[in-house]
Amino acid sequence: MVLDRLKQVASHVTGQTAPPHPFDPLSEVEIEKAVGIIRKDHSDVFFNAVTLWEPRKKEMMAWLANPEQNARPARKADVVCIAPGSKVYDGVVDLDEERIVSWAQTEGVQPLITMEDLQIVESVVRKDPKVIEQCGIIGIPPEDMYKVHCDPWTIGYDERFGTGVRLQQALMYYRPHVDDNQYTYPLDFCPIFNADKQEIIHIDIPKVRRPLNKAPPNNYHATSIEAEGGFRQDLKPINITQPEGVSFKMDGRIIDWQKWKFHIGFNYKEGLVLSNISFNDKGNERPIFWRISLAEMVVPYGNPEHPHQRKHAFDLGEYGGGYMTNSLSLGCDCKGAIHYMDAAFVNRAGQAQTIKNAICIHEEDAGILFKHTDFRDDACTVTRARKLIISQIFTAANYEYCVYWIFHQDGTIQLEIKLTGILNTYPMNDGEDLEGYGTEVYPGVNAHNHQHLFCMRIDPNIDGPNNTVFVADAARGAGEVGSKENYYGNAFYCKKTKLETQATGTSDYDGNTSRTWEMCNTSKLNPYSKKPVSYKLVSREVPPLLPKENSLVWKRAGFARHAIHVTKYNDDQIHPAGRHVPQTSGEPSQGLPAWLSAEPDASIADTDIVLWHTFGITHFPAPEDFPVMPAEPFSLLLRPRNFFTRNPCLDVPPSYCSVPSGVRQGNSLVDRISRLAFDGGNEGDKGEAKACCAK
Ligand code: ABN
Ligand code: CU
Repeated sequence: MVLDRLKQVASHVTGQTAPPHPFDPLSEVEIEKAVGIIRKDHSDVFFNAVTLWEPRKKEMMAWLANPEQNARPARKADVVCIAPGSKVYDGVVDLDEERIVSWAQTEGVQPLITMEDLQIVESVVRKDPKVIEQCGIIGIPPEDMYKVHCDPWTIGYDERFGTGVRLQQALMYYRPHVDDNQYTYPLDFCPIFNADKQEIIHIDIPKVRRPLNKAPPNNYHATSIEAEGGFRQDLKPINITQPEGVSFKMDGRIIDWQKWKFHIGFNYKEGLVLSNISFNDKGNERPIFWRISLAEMVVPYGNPEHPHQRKHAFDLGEYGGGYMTNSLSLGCDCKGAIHYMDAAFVNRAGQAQTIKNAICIHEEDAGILFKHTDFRDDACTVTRARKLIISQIFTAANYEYCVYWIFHQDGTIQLEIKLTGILNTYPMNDGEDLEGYGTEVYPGVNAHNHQHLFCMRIDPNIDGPNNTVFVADAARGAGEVGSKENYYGNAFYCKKTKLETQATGTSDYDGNTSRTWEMCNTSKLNPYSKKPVSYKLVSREVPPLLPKENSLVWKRAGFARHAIHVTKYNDDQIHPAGRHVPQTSGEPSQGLPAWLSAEPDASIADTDIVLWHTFGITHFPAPEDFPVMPAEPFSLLLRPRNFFTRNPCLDVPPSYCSVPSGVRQGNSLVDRISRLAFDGGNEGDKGEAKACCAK
């Protein structure tokens, strides 16, 4: 570390830039360097992805443990290219040695669809004579074709067309006026686009036709709300001020906040990646997670009519949570003192492009951290919490996904996701029976039932890499009422079941037993509880995958078959639905099911493991979700259990503290900015907290 720092200082003096941290995403310069190296040998390719080839864990751990003795992991680029004839190449480029390390054609796969790929489809759709004909049938004259739009999705998988040709399905809409929300005017047919030939090869037309919706526009933009009576007038400003700046420090992309330390990475598929997460426990930097990320997601729709079975977006694996990320704006997406980070990606032509303000880092007040009043003498301690939030928002066509990685002072990590944006819609006829598979959210607009299922990849490092997962269930004590062991029948305890092998290392959610999952280091016991140090996954929004066993979604999204899968660590296992997701048939299933069946008996106990957690919501749409959905939050926690010897945040300065003796307690920390909401003439109406011994 010291040597590295010295090198960095020296490089400042010599004008050379400091070497990036091995976990840092590739810079624009590095991306274009990788492109240049590829181009020397392969001049005819287009670029689908050029991203950090992450250092192998063993090498990285060795370097972190002793950076002076051990080699710094080389900078490498993980490259996906498309050559003429839709040939896909996967390669690795060593940026230090300036050479291609590996380069091979991968047969039978389609890499993800980029925003550039998507942009082309709409103009082709509008010009296609068969699309124009279909528009005419449902009431759109040819001269209005400029008002026709489409959301081009990957085809998912369609057995009629297979995987060989790169295909997209165009979900069709109409905008009466350029500012109207097109999701009020969905069209009933679905053209299929061949990306190689840039032409429409087929149109799926339903048996029952549904003409263009005649309802008036349903918009959410400011002019339309003004026209409908205007905005609420009773909102006073709320300002968040941090007069002395933020309480976190950044060293490159390593953040240090309230005893937490970790690296903030970002890639085109997963978006945010947090690595080497540790907590300083009384001077001892204790490792907790090696790497956490959202690794995949799937949004299956529940309407049985053809071709809606194809509507099941893998928004990360098929489009890229990083590629779709928003450029965030101050005071809108996040309020307060914000530190932003940009994200650099490659474009099709091989140029580096940057999304400004892709990552937001900020602190928020987080309510009460802890409080107690002794009722007999009013002695009181109250300590306020604050949280550190690392966030990104990505737009997946109609939907917005807001991802918040939240760090708390008590050692908890929370992942919160907010869903907003617009429902995916389909037209309906007057009085049509939707058979329970959708909801009429506005006249003529059917929003199909669907699920949002996310797969979080958790690589635990709980006081070291060798960890074990236990399923923890609240269970009644044995013995009936009147029995010797449970005479009063009131006994209950936490039943722990160890997950032993990859094949048996799955678990589903059970709300009846308040099920949680504990990642433990069984070789280290808490001195008081004598239980292994652990982090517990507390996640309560865990619906089962509703598409049935052997359905297309079940086959393609193997990760969603269980809430929990545990695998033994493998550097190459990052994407639980496979590396290239578009147009996979699920026969055989890629990703998790393949890894498990390759080594069913591999031990996952007391070894380096990865826990994969699928969670999310089942969404039955309602009119309140339209024309734009109020953000729906849900979250999960990673909580220390038997990890510390006492409440780890007692040293957070209290806002207020009094003791029965009246002895002065520290310095006054009472917030002098807060005010009473209304002048009631009461004592304290100057906004100061009640008199306390600290003053
Ligand atoms: N939700 C599917 C999707 C994402 C991005 C672009 C098109 C479609
Ligand atoms: Cu939804």
